[in-house]
Formats: sequence, structure tokens, C-alpha cells
Amino acid sequence: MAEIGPNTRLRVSPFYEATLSEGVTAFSPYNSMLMPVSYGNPSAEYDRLINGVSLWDVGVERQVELNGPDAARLAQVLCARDISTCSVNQGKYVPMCDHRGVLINDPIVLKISDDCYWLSIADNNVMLWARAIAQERNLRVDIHEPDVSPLAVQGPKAEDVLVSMFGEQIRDIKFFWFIDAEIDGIPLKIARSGYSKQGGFELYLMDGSRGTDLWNKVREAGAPWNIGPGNPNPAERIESGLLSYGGDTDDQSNPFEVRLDNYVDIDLDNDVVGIQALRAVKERGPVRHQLGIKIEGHANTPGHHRWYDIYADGESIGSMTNGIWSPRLKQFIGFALVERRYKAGDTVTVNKEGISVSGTLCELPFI
Ligand code: THG
Repeated sequence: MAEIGPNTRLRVSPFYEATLSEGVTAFSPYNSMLMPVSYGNPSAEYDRLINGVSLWDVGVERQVELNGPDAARLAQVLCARDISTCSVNQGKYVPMCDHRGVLINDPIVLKISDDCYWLSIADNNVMLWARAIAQERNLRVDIHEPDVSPLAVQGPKAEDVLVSMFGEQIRDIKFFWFIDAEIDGIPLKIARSGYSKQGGFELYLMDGSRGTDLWNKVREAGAPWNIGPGNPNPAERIESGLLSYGGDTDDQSNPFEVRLDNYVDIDLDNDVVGIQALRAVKERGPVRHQLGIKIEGHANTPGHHRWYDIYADGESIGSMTNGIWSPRLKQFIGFALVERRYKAGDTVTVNKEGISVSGTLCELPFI
């Protein structure tokens, strides 16, 4: 098995040493960093997330800080969702598009103060993009990456663990809102959020020298609930219908084809990047749409390195972008990005690593 060679271009998170101590067995590059993606026991890692509590190094979810008198203006220009209604200490999930209306990221926007926003980004270089747009529009805003690294605590027992650390105030945090907190001198923001549908929180570590300390504190506090390491879980996120930008999208994907319609505000001002193109897409409808796909058999087959072609009526109609064995459905499931005339219930053929398999399209989410 080949390894990822050490290189200072691929940065590591403040939790890197802690994840090595936990026995991390695989990483994936994300935002030019290493993200842990396995601790060698997929069924225990899945089970912990569904029934218990799981601790994830998601330091790769980098923050792009917009700071200055025009920060709010820039944040809105970059986002195809109305964020004028966002309060201080609130976050929102937003599609970010280029001028063609093509999705280039799907960050959570956190409003830190009236003139400071964080874009908590998926895997693409938003800092370059934000600087270019700000400069071209003469906006007074400083843009940089702060020393901030999220640590996710996910699963039905996550709230109990954090209450034991930070008190009852944790229970009052609303979805995508956040509070300032501190433990043993470690500065944090704590949000109710995370890339799963099992409930949980993200601790935004604001001092990269304290990563191991924070990891160990959560680990100790979570011991009564059998906390253990995990990562954004591919099976759970596909079952739950969560999008992976770059994994399930390509250079033609717009928010409408990947079920982000509800997060696009088409009546935003014309100066919002991509909004005019998005109006046109909405008017005529997207060419493709994202559905689920169920395939018989194929238990425990490995994840994809490439999209699989999907065929119907003897021609290619789209791609299966990701697929995995679902422990809860006991079936091989995935996302299908297909021409809009194909619908849930249609039978299709997938070319899976050179083998033709039969599948059925279905609505999302699976669970
Ligand atoms: N947490 C933080 N930053 C992130 C992610 C995260 N940046 C990258 C990536 N994940 C961004 N993508 C998503 C995708 C989906 C959700 C969050 C981030 C999500 N979606 C819910 C859903 O689709 O049902 C809820 C959205 C809503 O209703 O507002 O949670 O995980 N810090």
C-alpha cells in the first residue's frame, strides 16, 4: 500500500499528533492539508456516530476571515444566499458560485461581529477568490486565514459530553449558532453543527498550540459515553444526503442540480457573483439533477476513485458520483447525477469498475 510522503506543502492540523496517537490509518488531502479518514475499524467508527459519540479532526475546514468595514458587503457578494438576516453568533450554510452560477464551494458562513465574518470552507481555495473579488470591487476588507481549527463532536451523546465540560448553556445553542467558551485557557467557539445528521457540535479551536490538550480533554470527558475517534463518515453522509463539494459536483454543477435550491435567494442584488446566471438556470431548469441510487449486492466494496457512468435506454445519462455500503439499509447506495428526465423509480445500468450492474434511482435522503 502506497503512502502520502511528508511535505510541508500539505499541512497538518493542530490535532495531527493526537490522531496519530489514536492510531489513524488513512488521510485524504483537503484544502492542502491532511484530513484523517480512517482509524482502521469502519464498523466501530460508524456505530459510534449513530449510537454514541465520535471525535473528528476537521481542522481542514479552514476559515477565511473577512474583516473590515466592507466585510458584510463582500460576504454577501460571494454568497448566493441572503445573509443580511444572519445575526452575530449565527451561522448559515451557503452556496458560493462563480459568474456562471457554477458551485465553487458550500461553506458555512459565521457572523463573528458586524464587520467580521468567517467562511468555513469546503475543499477549494476561497481566499484567493475572495481577495480577487474584493480588490476588483474596491472593498475595504482584510482577508486572511486565522489560527482556527474545528474539532467535531458528533453523535447522539455529543450533547451530554459537552454539557459535562461546559455546563447546561450547551443545551441552549441553536442549530448553526455558536458561543464563545474557554477551557483550561484554551479559547474556543462552540457551534451546534457538523457534517452528519446525528446531531453534535463543532469546537473551533482558536489557538493551534493547544490541539493535543483540547483533544485529550474531550476524550477524557467523553469516556463515560465511550467516545472514540472518527471522521466525516462516508456511509452516514450518503444515507443522510449530505453533499460533498468536489466529490459529487463538477465544473458544470450549479446549486439547483444538487438540491441546494432552498439556499439560493434569486432576488439578491445583481452584484452578487453568479446571481444573474442562477436566475437563468432557475428559469429553464438545470440539465441534470441529483438523485439516490440503490444497487443490489456489492457489500464491502471500496470507495470510488472515479465517477461511474450510468446508462439507460442504451446511452449514457450521467454519473454515479459516490457510493458505499449502507450498514442501516443493508444495501449499496450512492448519489446519481443524471439528466433531468430520469426520475426516482427508473432502472438504470452502472458501469462499476468495468462491470455492468443494475440500479434503481430514488429520492434523497435515503434516511
Ligand atoms: N462544518 C464546518 N465547516 C464545513 C463543514 C462542516 N466546511 C466544509 C463543509 N462542511 C461544508 N459543507 C456542508 C454541507 C452540509 C452541511 C454543512 C456543511 C449541513 N447541512 C444540513 C443539511 O443539508 O441537512 C443543514 C443545512 C441547513 O439546513 O441549513 O449541515 O460540516 N464548520
